[in-house]
Amino acid sequence: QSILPLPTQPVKPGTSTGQAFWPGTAERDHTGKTIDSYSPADGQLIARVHLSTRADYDRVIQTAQAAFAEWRQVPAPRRGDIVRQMGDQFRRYKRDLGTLVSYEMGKSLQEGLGEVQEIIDICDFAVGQSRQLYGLSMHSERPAHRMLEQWHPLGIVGIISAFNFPVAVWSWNAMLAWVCGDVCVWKPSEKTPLTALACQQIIGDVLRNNDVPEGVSCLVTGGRDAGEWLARDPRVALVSATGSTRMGKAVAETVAGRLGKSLLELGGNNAIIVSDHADLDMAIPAIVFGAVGTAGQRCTTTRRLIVQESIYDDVKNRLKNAYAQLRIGNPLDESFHVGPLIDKQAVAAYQATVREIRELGGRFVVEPGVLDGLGFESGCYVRPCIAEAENEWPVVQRETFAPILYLLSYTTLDDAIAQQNGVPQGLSSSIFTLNMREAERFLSMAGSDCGIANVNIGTSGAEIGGAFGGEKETGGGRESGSDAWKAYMRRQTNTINYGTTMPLAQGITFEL
Ligand code: UN1
Repeated sequence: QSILPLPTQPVKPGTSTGQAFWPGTAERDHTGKTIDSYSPADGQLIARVHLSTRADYDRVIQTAQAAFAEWRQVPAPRRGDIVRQMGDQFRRYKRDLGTLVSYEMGKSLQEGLGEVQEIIDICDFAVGQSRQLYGLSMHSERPAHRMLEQWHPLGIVGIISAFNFPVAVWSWNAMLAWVCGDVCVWKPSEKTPLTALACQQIIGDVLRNNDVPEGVSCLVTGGRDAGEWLARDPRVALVSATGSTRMGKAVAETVAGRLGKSLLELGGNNAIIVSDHADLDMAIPAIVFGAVGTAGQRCTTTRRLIVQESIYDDVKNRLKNAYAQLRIGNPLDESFHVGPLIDKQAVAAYQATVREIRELGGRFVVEPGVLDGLGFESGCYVRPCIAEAENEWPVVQRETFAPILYLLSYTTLDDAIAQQNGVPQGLSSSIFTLNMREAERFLSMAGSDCGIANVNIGTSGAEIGGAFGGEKETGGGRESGSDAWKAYMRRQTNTINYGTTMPLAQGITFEL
């Protein structure tokens, strides 16, 4: 059974997606506007999806509110069992959904499949978590008193996700939120609406078979407006947003303005330090995958390489050779390493950055370029490139979502760490070294300032078991593993007096 072939007609709100609620408002409520999804792989229009109107949005939130009143009372391990069944569905549809991710978003099929694997992994993790929503107990200072804390569901979780991981990032949030007893309203990127619909379709049977109330899993389609509705809405307890720092700041300000909770996973400017103690046979493939995987459009993409000066030329030559072997082409064809950028706008941003590098005097070790001709008709394919640059250049300080790698050099490890930390973002970082002192210094409180710091592996490809996110302009949020679940619950401290007197804390006496 396959979720493909893809719909060729506009997908209407109200189209059955099981109990996964997508508003079925009357036709007259619709502006008739659609989101057109083009594949960057071949430039084809692959789907038209209706835009949610404000009225649709309000219906979604009301349905979600009603669902929450029921869902929060379902025992957490039972909610976990429902998430387990979802994991089984994603196992069943891994190939189909991975293919659709690859076709709609443009990442290689291997990476599309890897993204679905992340969904399966977080489902498994969430099942275990559903029996481990632990609170602490404390000893009271008062006699015959007991103190404890409990974690309760928060309410509606708004999930704003980006095009580059169109399904996995949703699942990190949704699967944990569901075992925590929350309900989810997902606003996927307007560049990848079809994969979001597919996910709703895939979990629809599970929701229906388990009589899960309609509204536990909701979808709102749209662009910036829909994101703003979520950010402004006091009915939405938590807004979890993944995307650019610009978007994240706007969401954070709006949500903070109503004292709501936000969880932000924003831009990265990730570096690998290559020490003269590195095993270069390990470092080179890690660097290349980190820089060109997902065509440089991961938030964890390796953007800067900080190389010890004595091995600088050697690393540069090895990279040149490695890049010469890269095959660029249709992401669904597994003989290619690198697929297209998401759209022509992204290509324009790549070109503008290349121009800026040249104006600053950056030298290209591997030349950039936009590909045309047979197989590249979509106009979205670019050459991964490497430029010799300086860390303080504005172009190096910002995140360009494209396969552009900056080559920097260092003399001492302190200098390397200062460069690694010397950007506004703080997501992922790594060092290649076989020297234990260097590795430990990099991981110490005086080392990397990022949320993720690795030794002898690249900056991308984090496992779901760890907390995922970063510091500074990356936004500070943590998703997926470790104790990230706590962001989806509210903590309540309880003190119970089982005695016969009424002593006050802090030794205060108050007698009538
Ligand atoms: C993202 O790019 O938003 O660590 C997420 C990684 C993936 C997730 C990236 N597991 O590269």
